[in-house]
Amino acid sequence: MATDVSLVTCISELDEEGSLALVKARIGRGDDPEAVLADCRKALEEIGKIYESGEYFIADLVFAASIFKDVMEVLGPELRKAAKGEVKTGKVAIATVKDDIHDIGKNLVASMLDAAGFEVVDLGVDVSARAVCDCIREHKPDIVALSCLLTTTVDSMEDIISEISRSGLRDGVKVIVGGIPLSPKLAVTIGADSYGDSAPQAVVRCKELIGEAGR
Ligand code: B12
Repeated sequence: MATDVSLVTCISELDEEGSLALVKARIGRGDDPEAVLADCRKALEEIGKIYESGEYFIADLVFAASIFKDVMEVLGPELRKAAKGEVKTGKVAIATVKDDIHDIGKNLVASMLDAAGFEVVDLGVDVSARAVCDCIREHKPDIVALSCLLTTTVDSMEDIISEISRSGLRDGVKVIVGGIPLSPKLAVTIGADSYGDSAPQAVVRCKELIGEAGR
């Protein structure tokens, strides 16, 4: 996928109006919405680096998140259109883990799963192991999808997976994890069944997991 440098630059310079105009123009000329999303993610990575260098502050991260939210209002329906028309495939409970409030990626994964025909139960952010176990008992999902963006909250993810096992619920659910600190290897280490690095990949992996569960 070719990167649209102007969009990446516009978002990373926190130009709200310019970013929205560029996204609308690309969608208007028929660009693949997933390619536009990939550029937005590149911009957010860039913003993360600028924040790490000390040039941006928390307020800038908050503003970047609000630009991304506006952009998603345009992109979301296009992404859903692209994934539409499939039959119900299974139930997924999704959460951002304890001590982590990053939910942009989690929300994106949730809406693409929904568009692909999954029934989605969204537990929100800063979700404890106990809340996940209660949800499994109440909603009986086929899959639990966990998201985290902080290196420190990978531990919360591992705690949740351990607690699911300790509670005797592990045989009934598959667990998929994602978020920037994760990798396929780390996913296995913390006891997950699968890993995805993007919302479209989350859909592919969840379909595989449903297949493995024999549905
Ligand atoms: C926006 C943002 C915020 C916003 C979040 C707003 C919100 N509602 O989410 C705010 C300002 C609140 C915030 C706060 C903080 N943040 Co912040 N934030 C970001 C930023 C810039 C973008 C994240 C984002 O939304 N990306 C876009 C989405 C679409 O991508 P994504 O989340 O990766 O999700 C995709 C994939 O990962 C995957 N995926 C995600 N989840 C899942 C789950 C499953 C199951 C699957 C299959 C796939 C999957 O699919 C998604 C869609 O394609 C990142 C920088 C970066 N490089 O990402 C820093 C970043 C994550 N934040 C960081 C930090 C340090 C913080 C703070 C600690 C800052 C502070 N000192 O207070 C706090 C922590 C708050 C907390 N307790 O959670 C660091 C983390 C560093 C680390 N190694 O731990 C980063 C990397 C910035 C940096 N480089 O320093 N942040």
